Amino acid sequence: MADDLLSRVTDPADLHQFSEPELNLLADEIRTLILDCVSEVGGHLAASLGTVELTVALHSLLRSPRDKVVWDVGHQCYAHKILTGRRDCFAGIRQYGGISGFPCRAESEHDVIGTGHASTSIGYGLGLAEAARLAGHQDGTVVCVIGDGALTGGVAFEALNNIGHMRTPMVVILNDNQMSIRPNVGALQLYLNRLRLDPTLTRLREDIERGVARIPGIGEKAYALGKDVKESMKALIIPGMLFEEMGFAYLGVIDGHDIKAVREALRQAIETPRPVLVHVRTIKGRGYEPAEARPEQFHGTGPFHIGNGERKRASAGTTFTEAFGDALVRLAEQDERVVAITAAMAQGTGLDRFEERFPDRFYDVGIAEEHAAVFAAGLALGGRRPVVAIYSTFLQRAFDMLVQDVGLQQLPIVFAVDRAGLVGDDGPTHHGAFDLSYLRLIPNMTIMAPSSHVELQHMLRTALALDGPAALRYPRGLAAAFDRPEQLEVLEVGRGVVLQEGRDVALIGAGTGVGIALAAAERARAAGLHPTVVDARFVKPLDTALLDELAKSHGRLVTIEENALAGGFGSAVLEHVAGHGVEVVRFGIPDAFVPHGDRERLLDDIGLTPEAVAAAVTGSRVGLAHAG
Ligand SMILES: Cc1ncc(C[n+]2csc(CCOP(=O)(O)OP(=O)(O)O)c2C)c(N)n1
Repeated sequence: MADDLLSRVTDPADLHQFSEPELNLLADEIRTLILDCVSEVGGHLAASLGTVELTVALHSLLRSPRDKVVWDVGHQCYAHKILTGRRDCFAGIRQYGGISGFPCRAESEHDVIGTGHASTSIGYGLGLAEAARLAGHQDGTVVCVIGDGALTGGVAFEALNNIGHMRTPMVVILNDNQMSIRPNVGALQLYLNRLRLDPTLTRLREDIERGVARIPGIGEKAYALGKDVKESMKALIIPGMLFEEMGFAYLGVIDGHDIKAVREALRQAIETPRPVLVHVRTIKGRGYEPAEARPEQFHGTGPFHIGNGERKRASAGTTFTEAFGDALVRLAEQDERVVAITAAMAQGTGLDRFEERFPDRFYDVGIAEEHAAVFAAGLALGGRRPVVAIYSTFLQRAFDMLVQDVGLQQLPIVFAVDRAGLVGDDGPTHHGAFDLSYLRLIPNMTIMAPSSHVELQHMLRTALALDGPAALRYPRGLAAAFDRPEQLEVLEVGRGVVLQEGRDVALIGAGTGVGIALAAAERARAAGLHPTVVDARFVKPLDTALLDELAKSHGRLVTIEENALAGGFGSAVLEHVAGHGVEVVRFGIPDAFVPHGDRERLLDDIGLTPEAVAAAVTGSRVGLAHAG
């Protein structure tokens, strides 16, 4: 039977009973299960295939949950899920009501922490190790698994820096596959490549230490001079020795698909009474040829045919992301000051077309959203017009920079805030639920929410024409026929558009809320009401003149947005019309973390649908008559 060994695992510690050949067979079974399930429902395939042996090796030595394994980002944790009690429900991964695609505390005691955003594992690990020390528990081991991509994030360096100072014994496994979502970038990756490419460097280091001691007349002195000379000799030959210099014992480079080798390294690391960094080399997509050949495509994938790797459902039409990428190239052709910045998401944000067309004006800064914002500020100071494309959820990282280095400095930087609203299967760590709230409170920030591709293109032009910072926020997916206006227009800032004139109730949508407003209006009309429908276009500044007028002429204003109700567009409207004697009903994301699952289903659950809006509007006609 294909899952012979897997069926013997009810607890990860069961792996302790397996021989090394059995562990290898177990890894094969896990890989097959991952491939079978992800090909049906989609998911983070390539990263999870790359860590199968590593996961097996870890659980074959550790005793989770006493020992803690902290997965960075968490998208590579599928084998861990399978080995920690979720084999039987694995087929429902990321599906509505099924298990999460990321570690999730509510799901299992073996998921030490819920993750989704990069670069935090080492910090969590240090905290856990320190808490154990304070509690007098000396027997547990903390192992953090971080990718070379996630290691480009500043918060990972902050943790390394702290560990080097505290010297807390713990293990950091650097899972180096040379890939972030795309090939990894940055000086650190070049350094890792040197180590990967030449494992003899490690041996060389030891030889040097021995050799120095043997040089007649010099060696003894060098040794007498002590550590400093030895270290500088090492540094001459092995540039950097970065991790050792930072207080870690460095073990590497280990073949991360060789269970025996990983186990050996881990045993050593666990026994070492100081921080250890184990550098493993893995292949993203390991064991599935299409994913090995195209790891970027299989980083996060929809359902696909196992035979050839082809997607089962090709998206029809153009997405907001693509419309943004297209418009940006167009605008950059007319204005050479325009530069574009991504934080390791060139394709996801639609900047790949820009990169191809203007390689010299394109920057991938790594998973470094804070730096992306500060770097953009520098470019803007120097006369450039930076466009920073970052998903709503990841831009949260750069909040202080948005306030301090962008808003306060009044710099003309455009933030293209993709994946605004509910993203679906990736769940609460990835929903773009808060950007309107956290952007709206920043003075000088202009915020636009396009309701269509055409609006988005005009808004990008508008944002680039401004003298201060601006953000456009738009949703994931939602492919539609692409309309490419001949001229991109500069919109009047702070002006909404009345799409339908009515009298009883004004449905005011922002972004995807406009489509909901239009569909709800149709239903309301069928029920005999005369709704007004407005596309707000601007969340900041608000169209206060229009709102005043609507407040006077309508008994009720209904706001619709795909953002948290707390502090979002509806809040802004409410704040403005407070005291005008008009009722405001707000539709948006409630004050709760929305789980994962099909986007439409989630929108239905939170009542962000035309039906729900129409029901609220028509169900209160008597009330409206009173108000009128
Ligand atoms: C703060 C943040 N920014 C961006 C992302 C999007 N993202 C998810 S995985 C990933 C690449 C991670 O690369 P690496 O850590 O090397 O793991 P690998 O997928 O190669 O195993 C990126 C950029 C994220 N999860 N968190």
